[in-house]
Amino acid sequence: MAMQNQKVREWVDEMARLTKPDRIVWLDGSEAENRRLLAQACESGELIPLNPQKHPGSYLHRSDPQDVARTEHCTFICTEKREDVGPTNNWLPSGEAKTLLKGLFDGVMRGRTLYVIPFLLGPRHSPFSKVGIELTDSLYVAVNMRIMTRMGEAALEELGESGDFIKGLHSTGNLDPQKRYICHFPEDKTIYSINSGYGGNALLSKKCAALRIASWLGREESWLAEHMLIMGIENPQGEKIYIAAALPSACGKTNLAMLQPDGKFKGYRIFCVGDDIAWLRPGRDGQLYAVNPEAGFFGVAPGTNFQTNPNMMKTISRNTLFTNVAMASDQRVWWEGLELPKDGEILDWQGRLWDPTLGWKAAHPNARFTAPIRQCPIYAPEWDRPEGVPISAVIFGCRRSTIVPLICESFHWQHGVYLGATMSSETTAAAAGAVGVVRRDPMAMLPFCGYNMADYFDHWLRIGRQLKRPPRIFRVNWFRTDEKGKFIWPGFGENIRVLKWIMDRCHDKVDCLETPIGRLPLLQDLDLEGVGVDPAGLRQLFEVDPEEWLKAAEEQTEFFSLFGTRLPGELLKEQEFLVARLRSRKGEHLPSV
Ligand code: OXD
Ligand code: MN
Repeated sequence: MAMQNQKVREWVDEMARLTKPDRIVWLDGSEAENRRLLAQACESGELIPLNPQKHPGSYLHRSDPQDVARTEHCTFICTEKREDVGPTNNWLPSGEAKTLLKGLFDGVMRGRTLYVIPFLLGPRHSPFSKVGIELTDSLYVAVNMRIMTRMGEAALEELGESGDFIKGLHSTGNLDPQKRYICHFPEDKTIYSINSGYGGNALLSKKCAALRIASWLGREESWLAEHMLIMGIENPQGEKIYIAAALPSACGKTNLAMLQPDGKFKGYRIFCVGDDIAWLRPGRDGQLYAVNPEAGFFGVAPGTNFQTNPNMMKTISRNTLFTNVAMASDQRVWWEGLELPKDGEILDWQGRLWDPTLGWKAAHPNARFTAPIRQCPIYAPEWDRPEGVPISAVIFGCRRSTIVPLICESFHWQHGVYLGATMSSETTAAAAGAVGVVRRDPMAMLPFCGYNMADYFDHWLRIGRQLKRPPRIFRVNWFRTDEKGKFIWPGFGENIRVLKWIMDRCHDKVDCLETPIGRLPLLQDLDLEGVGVDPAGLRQLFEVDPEEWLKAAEEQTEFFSLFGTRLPGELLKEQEFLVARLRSRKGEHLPSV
């Protein structure tokens, strides 16, 4: 590939002097090159070819067993001043971090190939878009990046002669978990990642560039980088709106983004623009516009099947890279949630012979697939629109077994920002550590915001002031459980009922019930016929217990106090209003259905 850009050349040379690879290969993203890289990865054992009839163009990768999820404790934001990253991020002073990383990267690519991967985040010729270059010694990363981004020539053409690009240096090193570092230098738009090959740690375009570095750039340039899906929804009357929804990792963003309405909701159509990351900016007309910076899905495999997500099953039917799933003896992939093959053997995610009596899962709970968005049967061509799509509703979703009702609408933008900022959710297998622990996860961005979250809340408020027609903001919780620990709401395709209400609210077609925590649906407006939730379940799904919420408000105060005086006063005001509204309704159980 002809590499004209002097700035890129100089940086690649500098990083090569540091890492000392045997070879440097510039990737152009072409089909022929991809075939070559895949063949090489099969030869080296990094990829295992799957059954060409069942999974054309698809491969399995088994990672190191110690390297299976994002490692938040090894993830750092490195700046001059600690207060710029705030109390929720790990911080290293940039000078110290650079010295440490130079030592770790010195000679790390000896005997290896350094791949130069130019990538474009966002559509071509779009004011939203950013160019990045990732340097990596991992073939697995290279072939994943081609799916996840607009990679190669397109990125370099967009860059032209400019030196304005996000720089990412990655090496799998020796995978030593004690020396694993994922370091971000937002002041230099640079990322260094070493000793992990896992998606979120190693595909630097994703969490590192499109969220942590981008969120910092967004604050400087007046836009938002969010952990959000983007979807279109069209009702049987042909009216269409776009929704952006934030949910923590492994809480169903991918399933929601390509929901398949069934039965009486067949007349509704969903269009998938993105499943994980949204970049949002105010348009000249005062509406909020969104693009998906990515070009593929890096989704959680276990639990994905034709009932939970038929569109994803079709998306991953070809040209897909699977990581840490199990494999049947006919080279077919398998994971928990799919039907067990009737005969033959199963190898678990580490390649060990497995059967269901062994007491462990065959696929790793955070096993993934990487597949191109264009293969999604309900892919929205608007994905490539330079101006993005106008957003009518923003959803903040959490995973809470108690207290948070199925759906609630904020009173206004400021209250919506408060709802997002006070989100808490139970942890999942997407990050290393305990699963099921409730933690604060504002806007589902706790692991991904590249700067002080107090400033981030303030930035959300500022963006709201720029909008003449701000989206409505909602909070959802699909995960409330009954006394036996069973999910009350069936979720998946049935979530269309909640989306319909959101859409009706956006079109001012239905009223609502004002409660101290926000606006709840009037039950007659929420089409619940045939949903299979009994009256007791419904009561729980929409219950607002002022006592419980007063306790929750106290915990929120504790969280807010972490930020000291940097926290925007508007959020403290919202907190005071909430407490006052709750006190006035103490002793009542709201609403009664
Ligand atoms: C992801 C995550 O991979 O959120 O999208 O962990
Ligand atoms: Mn994610």
